[in-house]
Amino acid sequence: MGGLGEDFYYCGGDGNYYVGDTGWHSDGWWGHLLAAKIAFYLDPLTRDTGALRCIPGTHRPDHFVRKEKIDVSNSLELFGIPPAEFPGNLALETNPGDVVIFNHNLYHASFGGGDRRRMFTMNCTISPKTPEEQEQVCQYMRVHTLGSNNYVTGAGMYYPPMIDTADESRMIHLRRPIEIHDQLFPHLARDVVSLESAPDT
Ligand SMILES: O=C(O)CCC(=O)C(=O)O
Repeated sequence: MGGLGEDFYYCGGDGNYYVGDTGWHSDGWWGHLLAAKIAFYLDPLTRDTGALRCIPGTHRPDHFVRKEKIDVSNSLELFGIPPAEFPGNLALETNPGDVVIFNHNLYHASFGGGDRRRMFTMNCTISPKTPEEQEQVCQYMRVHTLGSNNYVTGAGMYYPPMIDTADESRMIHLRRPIEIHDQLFPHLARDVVSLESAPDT
């Protein structure tokens, strides 16, 4: 993960069935490279059957979409152009085994897909070096993780097998984000969740 640094934080992942079109959006706006999404789809996807689309350059503050605060998903009303035909959009066609990695700031979407598009993702952030970056990573975890979405998984955010099998090279990416997530969402902390899921004696 060159851009995020060697010591990036692992901040969660998910697996979903996506259904139909996904409108244009970015995964927040952080102003600089704070987080990346690593995505892989288990079905072959082409431009018009649900492949991830993006608008190159929209991760940058000087892109016209950012500067003019254009609501791209509203392009039909604004410019008479259907969102799927927004100029310059690029389809990242994939086959199972391919991996797509993109900056959370980038506008992305998907059009024409079926009702069982299997997508798995992992989200990673920089390891913050300044107080400002630390606050941004906390804010990212406040709004972008299991706790913030109130998802109930039964095992919290960082699953025991992920931690129990981790050597130092993996723990570098887990230790601090686990602490932050536990502070932000104490009810999902690992010891609390494992006590709750323990069988009654
Ligand atoms: O594949 C899709 O429908 C888009 C997924 C997406 O927007 C996302 O993961 O943020």
